[in-house]
Amino acid sequence: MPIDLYYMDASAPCRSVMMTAKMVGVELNLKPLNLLTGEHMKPEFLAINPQHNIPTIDDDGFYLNESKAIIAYLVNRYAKDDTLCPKDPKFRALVDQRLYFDMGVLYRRFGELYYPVIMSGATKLSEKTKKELSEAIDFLEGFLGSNKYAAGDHLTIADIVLVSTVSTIQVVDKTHLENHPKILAWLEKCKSEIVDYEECNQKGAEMFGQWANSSLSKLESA
Ligand SMILES: N[C@@H](CCC(=O)N[C@@H](CS)C(=O)NCC(=O)O)C(=O)O
Repeated sequence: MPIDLYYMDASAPCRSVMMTAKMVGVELNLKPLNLLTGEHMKPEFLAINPQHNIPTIDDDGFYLNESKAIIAYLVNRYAKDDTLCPKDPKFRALVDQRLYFDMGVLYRRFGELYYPVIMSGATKLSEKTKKELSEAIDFLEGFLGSNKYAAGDHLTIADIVLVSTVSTIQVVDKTHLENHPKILAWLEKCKSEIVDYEECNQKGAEMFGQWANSSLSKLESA
């Protein structure tokens, strides 16, 4: 039975769930939810997820939100082996560290820099936050220093999650990734390994990029 996914293509956390489902071979019943028109605040969605955010899944009555929790669930329940989410304690710890890094540092700083302008009408990007995002990107370049992939020698859910964020950063302003050769090479490698990458991630990242850049271009000409 397919799993319902409440989502928007433009949302990086939603895209990380779509990539993972594709890698695991789980069929999703895609249920678009338009945040801009407030569909996430309707009683029928609040009944499923009182926290009213996406991605949210409904797996035959098992409701779950938080992209990293959903991704781990999909792999733990449906993957044929532990490749994407290794059981080896040290490898798994590094995977977890990268997931928390994405949530608490990289994606968070990206949002802190751009969301005030894109969503709340701020008229300037914060220089302090820009430096913080830059530092986070440097951390990722460092993680890739001794590994081919984000957490070890093969692709895991850590790569999938970080790819959704980094590809979003790239479409908003590719200069953030300049002078980060390891990130750029890793991104290309992941794009070629993730099944249906274009459809599951790049298409939505570009939608986000167009939306973001329509606000950012007004800043430049202001
Ligand atoms: N930590 C969450 C973040 C999810 C998130 O920020 N979702 C946004 C869209 S990208 C959302 O649903 N915002 C509407 C709301 O929170 O009411 C995750 O990774 O799933």
